Amino acid sequence: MKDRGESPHASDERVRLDRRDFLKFGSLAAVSLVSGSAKADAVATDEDRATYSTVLPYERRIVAPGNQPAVETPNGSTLKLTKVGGVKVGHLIAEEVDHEFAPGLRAKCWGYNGSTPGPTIECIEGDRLRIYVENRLPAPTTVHFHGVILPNGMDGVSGLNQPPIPVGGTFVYEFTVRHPGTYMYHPHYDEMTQIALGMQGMLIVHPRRPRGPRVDRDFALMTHEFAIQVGASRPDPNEMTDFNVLTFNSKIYPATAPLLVGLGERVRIRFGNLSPMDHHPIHIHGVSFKTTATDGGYIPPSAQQPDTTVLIPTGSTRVIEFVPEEEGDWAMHCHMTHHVMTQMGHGIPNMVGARFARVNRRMRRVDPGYMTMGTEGMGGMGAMDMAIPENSLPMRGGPGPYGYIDMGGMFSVVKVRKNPDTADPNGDYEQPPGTQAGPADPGQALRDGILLKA
Ligand SMILES: [Cu+2]
Repeated sequence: MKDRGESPHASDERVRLDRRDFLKFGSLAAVSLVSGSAKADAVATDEDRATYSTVLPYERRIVAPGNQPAVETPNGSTLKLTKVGGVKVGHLIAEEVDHEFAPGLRAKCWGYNGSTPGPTIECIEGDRLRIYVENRLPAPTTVHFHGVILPNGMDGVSGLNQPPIPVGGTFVYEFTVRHPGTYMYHPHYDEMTQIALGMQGMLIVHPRRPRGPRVDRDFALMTHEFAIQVGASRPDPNEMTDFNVLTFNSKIYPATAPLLVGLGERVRIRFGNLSPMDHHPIHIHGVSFKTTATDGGYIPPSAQQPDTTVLIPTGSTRVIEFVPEEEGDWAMHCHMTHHVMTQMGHGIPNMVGARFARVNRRMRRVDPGYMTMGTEGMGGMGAMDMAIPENSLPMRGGPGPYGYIDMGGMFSVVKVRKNPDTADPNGDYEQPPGTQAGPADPGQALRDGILLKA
């Protein structure tokens, strides 16, 4: 992030927190008790874009009957399947992954083929799959293909359906995908640890005969949650309630790749959730969508209700479809407000409304830059130019075209453009004149019968 002390006056205004203080408070919101200098110009620069821009225009390939486009996994990939004698063969490697959630925060996670989530497995109804699962983890594992109806011995529940894949071993799973749908895969051995460390992925089966209108774009997004204490190098699998790194495809905003779509195109997003403990109500601005399928199958059109938020319960998938009718940069985020905060600690005093004028005056005798924070809430905290412990993103969001976006975590942007194939996926939407909220004109307010105090 560009506000890491590059500003010329930053060093004398900042108070360096030592790591011990953070650990003592157990909370990055302890920052609210020390001084900082607000950055007034937290607007996206080319340098920011160079830091975060990993997005290329989505490649549109037709992969299934009825002109069905390939599924895009933002920030992720698709598993390579090779046809051998009529069988589609793939290789999943369960292994430790040095994962970057966003620039500034890395952890040793567990995943598949070098990533969390693992690559999306994409196939067609009726395909026979043979998936080799090689275990390079320091612990046994299995793979369960969540939602897929297959022979019982391929279901991957350790102890019930198969012995675990030993460390260094390789098992092979082979089955025919009889039902089209949006499924997931994950270990079914020491689930609590292995899923918490990031082992998860999607399995998508395109129908032979598509139902409903053809879609132009098709995205796969796994929602997930990790508990990463500040300064820790690994997610904590023992955490049960206070998850502090909430992700789309294991990335946090601003590293989440935006979804670039066309005005008037039909867009499908397939959400999955293997979070250890939480459901995620995902809200998309600027569109009305319908949930067309779950991991149990299609929802008949008569039962598809319009929504702007879809709840993705843990252990399930939800597929939504919409046709955007307004251009722009539309927020897409979990509506649980703590799920768009990154590494927000919760064991802190409530400062809202507290009067600290006297404390501030006294503190400034010893530290001229001192101010107490949090008395007006947390807005703007992420834009503060404060020293933070290495490898942490406390309450950080990202720079936007009109200032700092104070949401991080499970947040991304749906970019609706007239010409999506030539548009810069990292570019900001230019608001046409007269279509953006701005300061009120007192004269007009008066003519409208609005009496303003300010
Ligand atoms: Cu959530």
